[in-house]
Amino acid sequence: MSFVNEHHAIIKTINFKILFWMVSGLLYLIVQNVESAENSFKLTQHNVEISGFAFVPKKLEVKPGDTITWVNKDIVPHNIVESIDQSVISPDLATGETYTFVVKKPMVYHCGLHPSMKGKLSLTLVP
Ligand SMILES: [Cu+2]
Repeated sequence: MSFVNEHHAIIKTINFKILFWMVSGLLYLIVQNVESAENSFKLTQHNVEISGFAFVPKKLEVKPGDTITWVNKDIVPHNIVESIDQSVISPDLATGETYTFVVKKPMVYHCGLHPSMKGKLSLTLVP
């Protein structure tokens, strides 16, 4: 092999390596972007404890489609009533009982049996 041909072959190899790393880097960036887009659409399961005649946490930031599960840890029954239109969300929950609900809109709620017990679900819009 002449010097010129050998030199040409080396340059070809280097070019191929550079191209390989560029394509790999590009693929890596595409995969990262797809993963972060998927993460921002992941729905969350939130738990609210009913304890000491209070909803804990009292306020939650949620996304449409997120799930809320209330669990009654008190020794008396409680329930969930929407505060604006007074619609009943859950039946009376005895000690240890849970109620699961899919959030569609922002909601202020209270316990129908103890109206001073208040809670709030604020909605965050998904980018
Ligand atoms: Cu109550």
